[in-house]
Amino acid sequence: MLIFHNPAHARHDGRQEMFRGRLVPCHETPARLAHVMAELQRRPVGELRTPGDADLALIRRVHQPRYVDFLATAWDEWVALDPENAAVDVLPSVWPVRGFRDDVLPLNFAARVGLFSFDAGSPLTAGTWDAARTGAACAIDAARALLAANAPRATMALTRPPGHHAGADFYGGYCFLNNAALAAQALRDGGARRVAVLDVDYHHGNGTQSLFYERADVMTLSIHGDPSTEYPFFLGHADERGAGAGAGCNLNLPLPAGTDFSGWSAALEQALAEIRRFGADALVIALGVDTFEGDPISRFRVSSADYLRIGAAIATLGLPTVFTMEGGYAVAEVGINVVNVLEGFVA
Ligand code: SP5
Ligand code: ZN
Repeated sequence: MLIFHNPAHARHDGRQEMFRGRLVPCHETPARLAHVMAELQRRPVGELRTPGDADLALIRRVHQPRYVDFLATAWDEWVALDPENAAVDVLPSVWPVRGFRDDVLPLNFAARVGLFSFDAGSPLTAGTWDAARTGAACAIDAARALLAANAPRATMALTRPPGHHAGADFYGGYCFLNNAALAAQALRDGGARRVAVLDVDYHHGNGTQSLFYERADVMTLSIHGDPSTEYPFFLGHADERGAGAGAGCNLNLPLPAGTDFSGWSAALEQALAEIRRFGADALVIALGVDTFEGDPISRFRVSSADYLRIGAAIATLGLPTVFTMEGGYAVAEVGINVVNVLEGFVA
């Protein structure tokens, strides 16, 4: 297994996120990835690499160019408004809703922040663009390594910020560029005919779903907390099956808060059967470990040992597989849980 890690990840270090009217410390911290790196020192399940330069042309095909331009310049614009802004992160305060226009790009900075975001929990910081762009490079390189001669069975983009909530032209849920979607598109561009993206993060992968919703060449599947009660609330229901050419190519498996491993693994078996039926020739796993019983912001009851079984079950598909790193906020256990999935997969 080849693991592309992001040397710029710690440059994205948000100070605060909005929660119930207050600013509270961010859950999505650099320490998360440091714990995974430390666990990989103890249990070297793969070989570590750093990525090359990000393929901006590919990023601008998956995401809207005007959105990518915004991300690349947002911090400088923010500080140009007032030098004292450098001590504070960017959070949105105004959003367009139904009936407002999204085709006219506002000149006002706050209006553009709102246009391109969907929550106030995802601070944009001085290093966000560097970290997100280098993370995207990890995902793209991980996908391309899988298609090379003598390719390993699996690769990973070990990165933060995560990606699965980010859509064509929006960020949110701690995500800015959709690493799993970039990996899937790179696999398609490199010759894979049908790609499945299976999202096992606690939260619905709304960004990935929306990017491929009308496509028949990429199947998207997500196992997650029921959006009736769980973030991101406005997408992820079971009746979202894809549209147009992509009809039937999206599968959501929402589960109630409190679901334990027996309930969760039954959904996993259903997802794996669907991937076999689809006839995928490559797989992307959006790997969040916020399904863990000790996660501070989520409500499933998966144990550390269960992650070994999850990795082993995914491996039964026998597909070339790219893992991308998504959520998981029980900081001390994130390393054990992620490496357990990888160890279960390669065993
Ligand atoms: C990638 C990913 O897992 N994103 C999740 C984003 C969830 N954002 C909303 C979390 C709100 C929880 N706040 C709880 C604060 C408790 N002190
Ligand atoms: Zn999550």
